[in-house]
Amino acid sequence: MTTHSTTPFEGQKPGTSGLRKKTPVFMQPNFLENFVQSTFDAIGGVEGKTLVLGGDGRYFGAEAAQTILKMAAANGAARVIVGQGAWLSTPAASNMIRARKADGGLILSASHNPGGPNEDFGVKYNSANGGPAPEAVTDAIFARTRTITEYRKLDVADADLSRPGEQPMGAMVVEVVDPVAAYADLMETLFDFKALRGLFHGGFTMRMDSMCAITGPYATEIFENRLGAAPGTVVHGTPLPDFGGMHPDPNPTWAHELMDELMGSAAPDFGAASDGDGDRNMILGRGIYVSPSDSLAVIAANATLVPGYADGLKGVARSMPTSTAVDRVAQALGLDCYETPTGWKFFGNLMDAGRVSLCGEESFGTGSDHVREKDGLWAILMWLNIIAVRGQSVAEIMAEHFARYGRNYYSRHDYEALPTEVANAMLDALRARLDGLKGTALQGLVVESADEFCYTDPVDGSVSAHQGFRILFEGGSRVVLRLSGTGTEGATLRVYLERYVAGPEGLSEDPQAALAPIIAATEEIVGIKARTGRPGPNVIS
Ligand code: VG1
Ligand code: CO
Repeated sequence: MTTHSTTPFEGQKPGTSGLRKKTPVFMQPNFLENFVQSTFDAIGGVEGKTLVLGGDGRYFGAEAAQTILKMAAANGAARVIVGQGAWLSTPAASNMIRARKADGGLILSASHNPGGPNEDFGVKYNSANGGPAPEAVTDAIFARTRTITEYRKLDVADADLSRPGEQPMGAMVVEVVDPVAAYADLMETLFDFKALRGLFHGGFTMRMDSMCAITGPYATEIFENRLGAAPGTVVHGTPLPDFGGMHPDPNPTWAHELMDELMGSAAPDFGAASDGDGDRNMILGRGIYVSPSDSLAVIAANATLVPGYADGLKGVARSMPTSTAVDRVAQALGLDCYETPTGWKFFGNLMDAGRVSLCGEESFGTGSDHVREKDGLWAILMWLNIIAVRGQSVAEIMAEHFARYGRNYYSRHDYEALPTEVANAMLDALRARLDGLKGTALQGLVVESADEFCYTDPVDGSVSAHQGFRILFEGGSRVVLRLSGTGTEGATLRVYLERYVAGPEGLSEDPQAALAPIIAATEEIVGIKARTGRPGPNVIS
């Protein structure tokens, strides 16, 4: 019996990055099956196709992988390439799809959301280019979830995912591969591993916090085994189903152990962290935190120091809420700079069309066209390679960068798990006031323009509306507001704050202090505290 009847579930709409739900929701009978069959149906079936499969090791991932293998076999797939232990980081999965010319892949992860029996699980479909499915595909998947009546799944024993090799499942081949090797090899083609070995040999010290998530095995292989960093450089390096209770989101709030170490008296030269599925990164130097938007700008400004980018960048792109620091670098270098909605799926067309080679988001996401996902370890290697060539500390590199380009003070304030009605009413009220805001003076600032971001993809002309509210103030400061598309509880409001200071004075203020007038002006316009009853944000990054 391979055909099973089913009925639709409500709410299987993929968000910013795949479908994310509480784990018990995903574990309900038929919930995963419905979503996977809908995905297969929406992409025209998987008959004769080759797929890549893997995830970040979180709770329910191994069971979900077995279900998906049996469904792929029943749907006629020719081959599924699966990471040993059902492990693959998101960038490694993207690379595997591309390197093996697979037709697509499924990634089992809720990324930076916590994992465990009562936390979050997720599934994401990536296309043949290795990137997250574009909106047209996720819309088709969602449409299918609402009409689905049956799914196909072979009634066979589980595959053995414990060691590399091939095995049959029905008429399909299950190919288990080392999840790390191909990705580590790719990194060797982009970076100067000899110079990096020299850096570590010369006594450079680093702490890499993998947050008990998927990058542990990758980071250990690359930094400790291939580059000779001291044993113990990688901490929390074993992926655990519940991430050891950590919230694998590499920001100052959730990676506080690493923050404390880098801000302390015995700090190493360099610190970095990554998220659940390995596509995010946080960069720290001794006594200094680098905001993701600034990191993107520094990488853009220094990319040609790295062998893989020695010929120059094709162009750069950032998500709309990401600070305009990278725009200033692009202008100085004569590069095109694109502004896209939030979510890596919007960068794919630009990279495929050869318009950009570097992309970034304020949410600790940075990457290039070496794959079609953001890539945490790649960003960390970019920084290491830049440090090795320049022979300077992170603090020195940042100071020189700000002196040359000015500084875009930046912070994101998150209000998590708000009642959905409250959040929607607040933004509806803002939408209604938007047209009248121009010219308003508050907190010593004057509103230059206010709108709701609508994106037209320059490659295929597709339009994505309602991508966040922007209020621009005279002089280059701004605030952006939008609701998260990755949360699994109520609504999360994200408030993105930015203020530009050209220098040479005022380049080393505390960001929250530098942004205080914009924070106050936002409160006057939107009334977040008044409407939500919250005293302030619960995560500041
Ligand atoms: C968040 C970030 C966004 C990122 C997305 C997926 O989305 O803001 O920039 O692309 O997470 O990242 P949202 O809709 O919650 O703001 V990951 O590392 O969770 O795949
Ligand atoms: Co992630």
